[in-house]
Amino acid sequence: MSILSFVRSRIFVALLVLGVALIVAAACGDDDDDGETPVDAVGETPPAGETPAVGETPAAGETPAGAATTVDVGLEEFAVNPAQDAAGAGALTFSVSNDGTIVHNFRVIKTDLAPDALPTANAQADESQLDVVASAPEFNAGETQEVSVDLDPGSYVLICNIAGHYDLGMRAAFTVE
Ligand SMILES: [Cu+2]
Repeated sequence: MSILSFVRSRIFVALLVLGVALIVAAACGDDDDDGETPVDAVGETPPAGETPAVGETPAAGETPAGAATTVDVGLEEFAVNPAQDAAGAGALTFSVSNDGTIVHNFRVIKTDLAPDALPTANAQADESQLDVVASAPEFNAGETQEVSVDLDPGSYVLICNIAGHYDLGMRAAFTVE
């Protein structure tokens, strides 16, 4: 019994000394070289492990339920310039700005045809043969029209369908994933 308590007391002293030694070492370590900092920084790189969380964001294709996506589209002579060429399915608002100098309009057409391969009639894309899912009437240069629509996955073409404008290049592909 007494031996055991003796041993215990020795172990206690040993641990006490070791503890003080560690504290001193730690204190010196902090004061010393900043050279260690980089090492620590690298060691902390683990946050990189958190990056995957950001990586999960790829659900970019999928619009969070209830969260409408806005896609900016610029119209000019003669082009349709969407800020992005794809979006997730669901509620979507095209914020269409007439960046040109003349009147334009806007059509969202669901089609598997290439942007430059739509059927035409009278110098316009023939809407009677197309699935126009959303549109904005003619609006002046400098103005912006908001066009909201619920889109299913698929291929779309965004155009201005004022006579001649489609043929002159006012068309762009848009994909809904
Ligand atoms: Cu136009």
